[in-house]
Amino acid sequence: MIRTFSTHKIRPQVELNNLWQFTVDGREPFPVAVPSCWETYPGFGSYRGNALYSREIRAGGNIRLVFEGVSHTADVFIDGEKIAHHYNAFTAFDAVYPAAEDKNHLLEVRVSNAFSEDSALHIPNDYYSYGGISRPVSLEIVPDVFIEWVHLTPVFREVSWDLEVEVSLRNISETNHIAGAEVSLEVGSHVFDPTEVPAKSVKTLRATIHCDNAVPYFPETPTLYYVTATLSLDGGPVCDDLIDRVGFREIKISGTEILYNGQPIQIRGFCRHEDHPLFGCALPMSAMDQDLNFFRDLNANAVRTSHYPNDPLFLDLCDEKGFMVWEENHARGLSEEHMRNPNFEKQCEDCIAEMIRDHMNHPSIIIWGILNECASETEYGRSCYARQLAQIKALDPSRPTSFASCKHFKDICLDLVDIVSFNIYPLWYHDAPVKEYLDELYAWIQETEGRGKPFLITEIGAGGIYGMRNANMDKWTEEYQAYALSQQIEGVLSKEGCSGIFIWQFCDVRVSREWFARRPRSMNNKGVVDEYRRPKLAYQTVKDLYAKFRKE
Ligand code: ADA
Repeated sequence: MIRTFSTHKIRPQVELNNLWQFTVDGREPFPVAVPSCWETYPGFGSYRGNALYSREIRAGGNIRLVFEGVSHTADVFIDGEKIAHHYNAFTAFDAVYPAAEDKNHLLEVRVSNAFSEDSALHIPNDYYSYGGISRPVSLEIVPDVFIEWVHLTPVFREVSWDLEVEVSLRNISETNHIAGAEVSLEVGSHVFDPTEVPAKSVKTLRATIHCDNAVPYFPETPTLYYVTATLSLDGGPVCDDLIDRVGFREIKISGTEILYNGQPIQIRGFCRHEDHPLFGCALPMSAMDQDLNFFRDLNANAVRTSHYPNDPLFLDLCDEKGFMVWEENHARGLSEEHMRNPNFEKQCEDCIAEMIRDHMNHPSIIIWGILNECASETEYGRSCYARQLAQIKALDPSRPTSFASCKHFKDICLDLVDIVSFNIYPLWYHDAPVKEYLDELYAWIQETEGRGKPFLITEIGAGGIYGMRNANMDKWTEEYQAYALSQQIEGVLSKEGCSGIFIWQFCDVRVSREWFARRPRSMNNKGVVDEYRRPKLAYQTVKDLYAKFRKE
């Protein structure tokens, strides 16, 4: 399942989510489900390296394969011809094979989850870089010019809503110059003037459409509208379409407040990895939905996609269930040395471009984040933060930006963002009392360029090993974790000027083997549920406190 709704009625599209052949090093192939992670195949639980997925496809014309996510590097071949390369498990890419003969074709995907200098973002880390075709694959047949994406930005203009629309047309033909591509939008019955789209080019159309009767989108009343774009070429019949969704909401900053349709919000959230012992990072919709049902039961209203763009299917669920989302590009804890990897900036900027290209329309996403706990205390790091934040603003000026910093008392990038956010661990990594530590950090921020901005705690928590219980309040017991979180949540949500909290973290997750020494069970054990979603003592603590602080 790619999305919770069909994105095409006219464009032929089939999901290739079934059995493919899998092999490593020329060994006997065997059939595996796609999407999946190879760590879930017997004998491959810790395999790090290269593998080959293959299958036949029957198609002709302009074949377009869309991969929602391959972890972490993919090379795509049809009949032995390489047609695409992509790095990063967490963003989508396509592979186009124009003018194909209508017959059976051999589709092969070489996948690697190896660590090397070629991979600046997937490195040994406090989460696991899985291997496999980990998100869905679809096969489409497209005209020479097709609708690549439609971006929908709601703007409230005093008494009613406008919808700022951008439509991207892409010509994949080497020779076919289209003189008159005509796009119609179902919303507002808007018809764009015919436009030319030269061979091998892209063309972006823009329009502002008045939507006088639009019902606003709120988390409590998540009203969604479908928008259909159709395309005809040179006076011919409609030959392509694209359907997406929009929620009429606006996120603005006013002093220290984050305004949601003009109303200040309080974030009561969790940081959540895409991780599960039965699926790796390839969670099916039912597992995604189970997590969000736990979020609802915990009186949470937000999720931080730590530390990478999430599956669009999960974002659809957040849209429909009314959860607010902080989505961030892929990076965790990269030092200046890591950031100086020659592949780092392009891999980050590609990730941002693909994240915003594909996730722009999700009303659940209210904040774009970047570079979790990277080198924002150094001049070189600052130059990277500045470029990436500028890139986000250029692609989407409608959402506030931030980054989760751990450079307490030394961060030099707080002027670059709309919202100042810090990860802190009083009562875990150090024993400073929560209130005092928070007051000291907030007072320091007011002496920097981060003064007067909205302030979020984007990580706070403690480890608790499921089933470890004693009356000594030893760290790693469930009792101590519940105590620490009670102090942390009280301290953060009572703090004047603080707009909210993302607890680290929702569930226990697997970490790279290289992290074993600091992570009992080779897991990050700071979840309020364990990896099987079994609640720890802290679960009820968080549930009660989030209910107490919930502002009606
Ligand atoms: C950091 C980091 C998280 C996780 C956390 C922890 O804040 O951003 O990914 O590693 O620490 O568990 O210590």
